[in-house]
Amino acid sequence: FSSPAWWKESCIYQIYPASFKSSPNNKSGWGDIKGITSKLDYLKDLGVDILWLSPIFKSPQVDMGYDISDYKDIDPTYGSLDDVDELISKLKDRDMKLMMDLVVNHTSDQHAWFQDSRSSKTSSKRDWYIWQPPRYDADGNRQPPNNWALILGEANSAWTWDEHTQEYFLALFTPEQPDLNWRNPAVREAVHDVLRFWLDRGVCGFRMDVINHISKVSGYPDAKIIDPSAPYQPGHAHYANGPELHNYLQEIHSEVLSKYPTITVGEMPFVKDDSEILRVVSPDRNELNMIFIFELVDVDNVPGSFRLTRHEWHPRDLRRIVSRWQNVMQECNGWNSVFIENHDNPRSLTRYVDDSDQFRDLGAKLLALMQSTLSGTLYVYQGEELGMRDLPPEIPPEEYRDIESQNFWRKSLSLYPNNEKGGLDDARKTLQRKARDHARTPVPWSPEGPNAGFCDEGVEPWMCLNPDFTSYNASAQQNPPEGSGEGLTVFQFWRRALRNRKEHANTFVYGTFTELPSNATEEVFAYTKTAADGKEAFVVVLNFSGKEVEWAVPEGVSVERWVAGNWDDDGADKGTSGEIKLRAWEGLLGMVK
Ligand code: ISL
Repeated sequence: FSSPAWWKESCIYQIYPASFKSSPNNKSGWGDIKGITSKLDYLKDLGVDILWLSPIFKSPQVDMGYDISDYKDIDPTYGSLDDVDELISKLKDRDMKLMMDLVVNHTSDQHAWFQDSRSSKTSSKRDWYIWQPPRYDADGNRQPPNNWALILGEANSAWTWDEHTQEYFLALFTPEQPDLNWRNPAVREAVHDVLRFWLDRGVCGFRMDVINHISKVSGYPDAKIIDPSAPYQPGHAHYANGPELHNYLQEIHSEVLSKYPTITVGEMPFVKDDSEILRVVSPDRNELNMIFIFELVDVDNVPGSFRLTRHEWHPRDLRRIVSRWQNVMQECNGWNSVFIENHDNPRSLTRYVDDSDQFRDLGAKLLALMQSTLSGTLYVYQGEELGMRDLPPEIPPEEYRDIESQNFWRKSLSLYPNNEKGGLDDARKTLQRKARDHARTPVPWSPEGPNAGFCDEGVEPWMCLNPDFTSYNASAQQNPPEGSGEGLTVFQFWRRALRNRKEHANTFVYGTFTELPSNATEEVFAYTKTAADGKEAFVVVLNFSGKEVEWAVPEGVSVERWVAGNWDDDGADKGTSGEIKLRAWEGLLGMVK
């Protein structure tokens, strides 16, 4: 059993600052730090302990702040350093904390370091980035050093040609996000300095963006060919969890993290190997506290490929993945993050359950019940607590603001200008299913149009709102008007689930997970959670289908009573042994004797 710690029991809420809340008189149409500060009571009421802000640093916003041009200043769109100080102090008043997004695999091409690096081959910062001479093909044409593809949508080369110094630089995400050269100790020291700057200001820790990409294999070999028709291929085998990763992480720990009371969560796309992951999160290795494992959010990607691809999945996959990581962590004393949404994925409601008007609330509550009863540190993404869903198909790709979607759509238009072989229809389908934009629509605070209280009237939001805000918004959910219905709203359900999780932390946060048999169609995910001292145990039964199904309470699991559920009656009339009927998308929590 993992030893208790405050951050293990905390609920971490991810804020996407552009879309959270714009303060009065801000005419930009973007959310800002003052807007966040104005909503702390809402977050406290929900049960949030720590805020993680997606990047608010100075940035040209090519990739929504994941392209940083100054790590020690705030982008004027979001406010100022003073605003951050105010936020930290108001959080403190409420016994809450702040976590920053550390994006140090790459910088913006506008960062002074890169400007210097690209100025000449002899610049003192030349070696702060990854520069390589060209290759030449049989016809003598200049080619990039290898076949790695850009990650964000365009399927172009990950190497960008620099006319001025006649070399290529590596930029894995977009050409405006050049990768730092972590082999250079001066780069690592500069990163340590950034961490100290923010820790000294009072932040409690960091979410580390694509931190497993910082060490690239030497020699930059070509990637395996996954798509023979494409000139460039996913190169992650050569940069995800590269050879020096653990050394770099341990160095950050000994140089900085060990000197402050911090928490860290590393983002680790493309890695599924248990031992590799455990190396990062095992407490005795002094690397990171926890990571984001992508297996669940990648369940509908074409295996081995990038995210903007489509692959069918079955609820049994979800069951298998969640169970696997619950088991791995408890067997090896590692620690995990529990999450199902973030700003890089469509909404969980649309993706894993059913976002139709009929089943929407049930689906959102089903996912809340699952997540709030699993071991690990729980993350909630803004709007998840409101049951927000993806943009409807009427909103055309032209309205999508994400660089990944835009690149993907532009590429599709150039390949299939007349929808040859249905290419554009297919691309539309992919965006509808997978675009990051779905999670990035402004949070609706009130039912009043046109901006739902996100920004001032008469101001155009930076991206369109989900048109369903008139019925799904924070005020209707936090304090529903009298007589609007019997059951809990999604927000109220989450609030109850988070309180329950805290009250029974020994069972839900730290307890032993044991998967139970499913039903015949394998759509039921059921498990028990048992506290270490054996004094308390719960059973969780989740029907991941819109049909009524039967599920047999296994012998040996003796359910005392059902204590909560996502249907309004909390499953009160159900039997507690033998075959029980589960209604569409029904989730139940039972006390075990
Ligand atoms: O969204 C993805 C591309 O399809 C993911 O694979 C994503 O690239 C990966 O999760 C890393 O994401 C992080 O770094 C990116 C940034 O665009 C994402 O928003 C960020 O979360 C580059 O900084």
